[in-house]
Amino acid sequence: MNSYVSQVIEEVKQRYFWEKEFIQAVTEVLESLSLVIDKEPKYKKYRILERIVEPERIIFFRVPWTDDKGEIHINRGYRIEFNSALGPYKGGIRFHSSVTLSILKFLAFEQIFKNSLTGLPMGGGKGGSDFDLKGKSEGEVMRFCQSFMTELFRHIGPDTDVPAGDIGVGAREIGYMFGQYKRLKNEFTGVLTGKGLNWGGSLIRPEATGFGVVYFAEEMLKTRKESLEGKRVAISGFGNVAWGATIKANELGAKVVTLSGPDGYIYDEDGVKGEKIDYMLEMRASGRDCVKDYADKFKVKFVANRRPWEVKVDVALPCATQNEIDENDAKNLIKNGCKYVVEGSNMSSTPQAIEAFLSNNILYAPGKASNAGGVATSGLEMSQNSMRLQWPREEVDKRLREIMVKIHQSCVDAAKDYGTPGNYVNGANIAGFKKVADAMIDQGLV
Ligand code: NDP
Ligand code: 2IT
Repeated sequence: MNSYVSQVIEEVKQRYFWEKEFIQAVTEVLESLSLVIDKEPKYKKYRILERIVEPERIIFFRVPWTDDKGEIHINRGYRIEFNSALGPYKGGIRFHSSVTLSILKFLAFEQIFKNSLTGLPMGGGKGGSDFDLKGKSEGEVMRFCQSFMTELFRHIGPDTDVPAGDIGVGAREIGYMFGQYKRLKNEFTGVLTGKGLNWGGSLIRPEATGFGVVYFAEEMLKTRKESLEGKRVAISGFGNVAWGATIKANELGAKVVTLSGPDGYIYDEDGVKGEKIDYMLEMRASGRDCVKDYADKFKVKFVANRRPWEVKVDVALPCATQNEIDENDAKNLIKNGCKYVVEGSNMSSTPQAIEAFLSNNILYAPGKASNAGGVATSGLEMSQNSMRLQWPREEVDKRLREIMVKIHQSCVDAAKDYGTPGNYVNGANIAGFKKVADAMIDQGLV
């Protein structure tokens, strides 16, 4: 490894030793960049690595709210404004009990390179709270979202920072946050994406991340002269991304045989299709967090407390959360003949799992490339909001597909140019990095 790269990784490890997810994300990106740093001394001269691993700004605040009984609760709220070299900070908001500063820093850091890959003018950011939605009433969720925005509103804006959804934040939460922003600012602007379709949202945004994952998978399969037609696919999660990926995988002729939740996974030999896909939305909306409901309703197999990576499939699409494929899962997938792993969730695979994929000739796409369709369509929502018009479904879908094809090509080209053909980790990191780093140099020492 290049010595400048290893020095910066070491500094991050020492300075933020308790931020394990952030260290994992930084290490993965910087290791790929060794190849670039060796060739291009300007990045060391301008100390780009030391600068790119520090957020431009972190906002940390308390979020007080009252439950339906009038009891007071306090959660922690965050917004990481990581990098604005390419445009306003852009990235989702996550509400989940597991949220920490380390998790949001890793997500915001990945977002910088993902947004760069889309080719749209967006910087990188992420936010969230350790609020647990499970069992909360409508009123409690609304009061929480309003309180969260009562602090956040002063830090964001359509030309400054444009949040969107992520785990636990869908159309309902975006609606409550948008309403509060509008009330406080007295402005109706495109300050959030993922808005409702009749008040500024973009068609296809709800489906976009999952659609994009499958479009990316299709391009990867083409490089080996294969297609998704007739392929068996394992999907994890049953949320927004899993849902979109299931729809598109079906449209392209694949059979989705698993879904999963915190309670285990379902195995459906007939495939998750038709009304079963609509049922995913019901399961998510029920707030029960329980994928076993699917097995009970459609009389299929349920495997408690396990992940779906032990099933025989051709393609794996992890769509739940970070580090959901470990080395053991990776070995199981390989043993069962899986040839493609395309991440829907961010940082789905541990470093050991990635190593296993790469050394066994599995085509593996990191989330920052393959799940970029969500934020890309957020970018398209921003454009539509600026023009004050709404494109038809076909137009947005066509643009999304073109963007995914282009991202795939950028990854393939960068991997090849830097001597590691077929390595999408290096391809995505290098292609994403160079645009951001060059913009940082152009904009001076800021
Ligand atoms: P949802 O909230 O709709 O669904 C998340 C799913 O993952 C649920 O099934 C959820 O179950 C499960 N999950 C979440 N956290 C954990 C955990 N710690 N352990 C086990 N299961 C967990 O979120 P999304 O579908 O939007 O997000 C899924 C992934 O995709 C995330 O990694 C997100 O960052 C990524 N992503 C999302 C984009 C978007 O536009 N929404 C864009 C790009 C990436 P539970 O009920 O326990 O939460
Ligand atoms: O991880 C992600 O890319 C998202 N959660 C979507 C971010 C966005 O701004 O649409």
